[in-house]
Amino acid sequence: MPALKLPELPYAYDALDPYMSAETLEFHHDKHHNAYVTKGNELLEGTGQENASLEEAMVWSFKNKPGLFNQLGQHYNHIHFWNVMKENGGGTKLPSEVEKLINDSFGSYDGFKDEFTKKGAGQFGSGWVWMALSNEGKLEITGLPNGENPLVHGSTPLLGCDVWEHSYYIDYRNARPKYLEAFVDNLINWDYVAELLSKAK
Ligand code: MN3
Repeated sequence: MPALKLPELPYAYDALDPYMSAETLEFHHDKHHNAYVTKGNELLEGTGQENASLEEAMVWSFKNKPGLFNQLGQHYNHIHFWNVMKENGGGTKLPSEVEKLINDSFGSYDGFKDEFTKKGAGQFGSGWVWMALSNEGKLEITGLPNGENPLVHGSTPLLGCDVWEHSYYIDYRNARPKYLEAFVDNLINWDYVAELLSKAK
């Protein structure tokens, strides 16, 4: 695989304000994500993963090289995270195919929101909360530690929220539930979720 590269944010640093400030995005993207890229490139050397895709190398490293997985997993997760947010995002008007699957899987939008925010708030320590498409075609919400994501557990990630403190501490201090509520209500790019869902089918 070509060297890992830090992607540009798909919006201005202040685009998500006040729900996620420019200061948070500057630290989170320019410092934290960049560090995963730098360290990941160091650790990739000599692993024989030169021709693998990011996804393939990540899944390989999960089983074989945990130190490398931490970096590749976080690189993959953060690329997802930047894209799954947008200005004036969130809310209850979902693309119809996503809405239907959410209703089938959680009973209602409120059922989705309740489970997603509770599992995100309840994830002990650093990690992510994910909504993923299982092999049975159902949506599942899981809290996962550190850099883990549904792909390494065999399902397709559709919506992930970073619950490491660096993602919310500047804007929300220790109030992780408030951050998760703002993420769901104001930041989710549901069109991107719909795009991932259509690719998965
Ligand atoms: Mn992060």
